[in-house]
Parts: sequence; structure tokens; C-alpha cells
Amino acid sequence: MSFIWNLPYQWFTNFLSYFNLSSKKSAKILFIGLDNAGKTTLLKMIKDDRLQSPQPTHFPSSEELKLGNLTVTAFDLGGHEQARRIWKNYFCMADAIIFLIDAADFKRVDEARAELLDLITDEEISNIPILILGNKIDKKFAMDEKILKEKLGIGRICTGKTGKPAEGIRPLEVFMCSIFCRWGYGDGFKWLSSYLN
Ligand SMILES: Nc1nc2c(ncn2[C@@H]2O[C@H](COP(=O)(O)OP(=O)(O)O)[C@@H](O)[C@H]2O)c(=O)[nH]1
Ligand SMILES: [Mg+2]
Repeated sequence: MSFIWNLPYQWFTNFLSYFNLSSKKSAKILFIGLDNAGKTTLLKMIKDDRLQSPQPTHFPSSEELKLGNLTVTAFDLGGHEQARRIWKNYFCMADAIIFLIDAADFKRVDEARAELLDLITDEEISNIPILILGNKIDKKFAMDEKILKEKLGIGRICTGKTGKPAEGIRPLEVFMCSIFCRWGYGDGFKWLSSYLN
């Protein structure tokens, strides 16, 4: 029996179980962020958490993973206009957006801020909840949540980790995480799922 206690907590709580889609037939979640933020790593982690899950499908600018009635599509932001047009087509179909940021990359935080602003101000998706994951906090000089919010200029539009925002206000919040250490993102998924069920 003792081996059970040695299994990582995440083994019991796979990604799909966060999104108990009982009231909805299916849901589409977008992972977006600059390249190198950790999207592919998170996608792999989600896949490996589930026994017998399929391989993600690779497209030139995106990856897609279907888990039951949940579809997760990952897109790299920044760069080519053509890629941008492709992921913009996915916007209107998405039920939730997870925006990943490398919290240890001070050099590219302004670039990430510009992409996030573009996303937040897009009227087509003005009511889709956005979970921002500040990844790689296992790194020594990673930003903490307060600094990341400041750098992204979103302190005042974050809607909080508990309770619900007022009617008509889009849920948006930052959760710091380390995909490597399997830490932090679970709380973010839980927060996001409360707007999907
Ligand atoms: N230190 C650290 N590195 C990470 C973490 N998550 C991803 N990485 C690394 O960041 C790099 C980019 O990750 P990747 O998933 O390819 O990013 P993508 O371009 O957004 O798909 C890879 O070298 C990963 O191993 C993390 O939690 N901590
Ligand atoms: Mg990738």
C-alpha cells in the first residue's frame, strides 16, 4: 500500500478532472503565449497525466490535444502575420484562454505584455475568461506575482482568485507556477473551471 503515498498528487487529479464538463457537451481551451513560455511542456504534462491519451496533433504553428470532450490547442504568439490570422480564427470558438508567460524572462516581458494587451482588447473575445500562468518560478530570478502583474500592467483588471466578478466583467487572473515542479497551475485550472461548468 505504501507506494500509493509516493505517487505525485497530480496523478490523482488529471487535467480533465478539473474541467467537469457535465453541463456542457464540449469545451475548447486555447494555450497561447510567446514561444518558449512552456506551452508544449504543459501540453505534454497534461497528456502524460492521463493513461492512454492520444499524441497531440502537430500543425505548422499549433498543437492540438483532444481529451474526451475537451480540446486543447496551443499557439505560439509573436512573429508571423499568417500564424496570427490562424489563431485569431480560433478565438471565437474558445471557451477559455490560458496565457503562458516565462516569468524568468525579463527581456521578453514587454513583448508578452503587448501580446496580452492585444488579446484583452479584442472585442470578439471580450467575455472569454483568461487565466495567466506565470511559469518557471523554480528559476532563481523569476518574477513574483506582484512584479509580474506590474510589468504586464494588469494589476487593476485582475478579478481575484475567489468569488466571481460582477456581471459583464471578464474573469482574468494570474497564477504563478512551475510546470517542471508540477506546482501552481492546478489552482489556476480550478479557478478557470469555475467559469466553464
Ligand atoms: N525552469 C523551467 N523551465 C521550463 C518550465 N516549463 C518549460 N520549461 C522549459 O522552457 C523551454 C520552452 O518550453 P516549451 O514548452 O517548448 O515552450 P513553448 O514554446 O511555449 O511551447 C523548454 O526548454 C522547457 O524545458 C518550468 O516550469 N521551469
Ligand atoms: Mg511549443
